[in-house]
This record gives sequence, C-alpha cells and structure tokens, in this order.
Amino acid sequence: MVFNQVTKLFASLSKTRGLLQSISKRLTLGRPSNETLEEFEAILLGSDVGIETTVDIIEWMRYQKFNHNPQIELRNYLLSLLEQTADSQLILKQTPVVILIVGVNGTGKTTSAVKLAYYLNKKGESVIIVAADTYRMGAVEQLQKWSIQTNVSLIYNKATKDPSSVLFDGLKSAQARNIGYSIVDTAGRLHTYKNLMNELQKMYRVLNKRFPMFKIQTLLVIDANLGQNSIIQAREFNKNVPIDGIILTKMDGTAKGGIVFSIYRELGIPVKFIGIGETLSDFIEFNAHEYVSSLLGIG
Ligand SMILES: Nc1nc2c(ncn2[C@@H]2O[C@H](COP(=O)(O)OP(=O)(O)OP(=O)(O)O)[C@@H](O)[C@H]2O)c(=O)[nH]1
Ligand SMILES: [Mg+2]
Repeated sequence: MVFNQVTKLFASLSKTRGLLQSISKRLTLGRPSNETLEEFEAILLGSDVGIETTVDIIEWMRYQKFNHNPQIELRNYLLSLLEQTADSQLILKQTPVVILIVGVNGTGKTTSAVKLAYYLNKKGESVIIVAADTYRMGAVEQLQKWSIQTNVSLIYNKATKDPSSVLFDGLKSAQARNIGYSIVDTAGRLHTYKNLMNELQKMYRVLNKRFPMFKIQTLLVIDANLGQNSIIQAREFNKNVPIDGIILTKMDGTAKGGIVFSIYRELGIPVKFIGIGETLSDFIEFNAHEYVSSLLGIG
C-alpha cells in the first residue's frame, strides 16, 4: 500500500483505534489482570469483532505471559486470525473478468463499482461499467455522472427492466472491445426478496452459459455500520450466488471497524477492499497487516 493510503486507513480507523488503544496501551509485561481482560472484552464486542473471536482473543490473553512487547505480541496474534483466507487475488492474471457488485440497499454498491473502475483504470487495466440496476430511480444517471469523471465507459439500456439483458449487452461490448474488467452494478436487494435473488441467479446463469470465457468474481458490499446484521445477510447471499470477496464500505467514521474479524471468522470470505469516504480515491485494497497495525496504532 502506498503511504497516502496507509495514512487514510489510519485516519478512518481512528474511532475504533481510540477504543482498542485505551486498553492495549495498558498492557504490560507478564499476565494481564482480570480487570483489564474484562474491559478489553467489552471493547472488542463494542467494536464488532464478534463474540467467538472476542472469546478467542480474551482466552489467548488470559494465558499469555507477555514477555517482549505486549502491543506487538497482540498485533501478531490478531494478524494470525486474518491470514487463513487472505491469499486470494482479485486482480486476476487471466482476463476477461466480470465483477458482479451485489448487496443490500444503500450499502454503497454503485459508489464502490465506480471506485473499483477508477482503481483498475489507474492500474492501466481496461474497464467498463455495466449499469444492471434497472430498478432504482436515477441509477443510470448516477453512474453517468461518475463515468464522465472517471473516463470509464458505461453500458446501459433505459428501455429494459431486465438486468440480464443489460448484462448481456455489456459483455458483448466488452468482448468486441477486448476489455479486461467489466464491473456490473446491480440493484440493492434483501435476501428475503425471493424474486430479486432469483434474478441474481439468472444473471449468474447467463454468465456461465453465454460467457464462459469470463472469469466471474462476485463481490458483496457490506456497510461497516450495520454490524452483525450484515454477517447474516452475507450468509444468505452466499447461498444464492458464490461470494468471492467483500467490499467493506463506510469504514470512515465508524467505531465498528472490528467487523473484519467477524467476516473472516464467520464467513471465511476475504475482505478485498475497504471504502473510506465518498470520493473516487477513498477506496483501498485490504491489507491485513496495515489494518491490524492501524487498529492498534502501531508502526
Ligand atoms: N462515508 C462513506 N460514504 C459512502 C461510502 N461508500 C458509499 N457511501 C455513500 O453511501 C451512499 C449510498 O451509496 P450508493 O453507492 O448509492 O449505494 P447503493 O448500494 O448503490 O444503493 P442502492 O443502489 O440504492 O441499493 C452514498 O451517499 C455514498 O456516497 C464510504 O466508503 N464512506
Ligand atoms: Mg446503487
């Protein structure tokens, strides 16, 4: 991660860090006191680390005899919790890739689709955006505005209500122009909207059947402020279409930045990107080491 991004990540985690640091800074060599453990437990739960991970961390600390540098020892332990699934890569060597951006209403899908397009474009990749949210009023206009700013072309069709039809046109265009990454913005849906979930599956079938040469990546957008609720939503989405990764939005200003641990623990799906604001560049590739260090205010 470049310096500027580390700084932004650090700034966006300030509220969560404030809580964690109030305890972690008090850790001294030897065994932590019961009082410290209890306070730390409450803070971990409050920052949305999740019950199971909190229990693990507290039990680890209870029997840990800090003998070197408690903050670094804690950092290394937290990092070990995130490393199992952190290896999968989004920037696939083998293009073409189609990236479906899915999630519940208002989580930041459209903004993230545009930020991702901007991010890939800046890396020198060829990108288009496909406007497959045919439901929300003004969805195409929202993307048109952004696409002018990013200089990324947009495929849309205001005459249809069928997202699979826009997807089809979009990928035909991507094929004709030899585009590496086609980013597909989709409508917001709750897992309880059966029709919309069926529609998502239909899009998936169209991709498998008509565009087998495209590698599919489905990214679920989760709003960091929604806490444990989003874990339930993610599980349900994953039952309908396989989720390859998570974009965690609105990390700026939340005190619930510990949600990353819940996502890894309870879903086993890697966080690929985090959204840290409303502008195009407020979007960074997730890096477990930078994340944990920023959380604890180390290095
Ligand atoms: N602070 C902050 N705001 C964000 C972030 N990502 C998105 N937003 C804001 O969240 C609001 C909703 O974003 P959209 O991208 O329209 O969300 P959506 O999921 O496409 O919404 P629907 O299409 O209605 O389901 C907008 O005001 C965005 O500017 C983020 O990382 N940080
Ligand atoms: Mg949208």
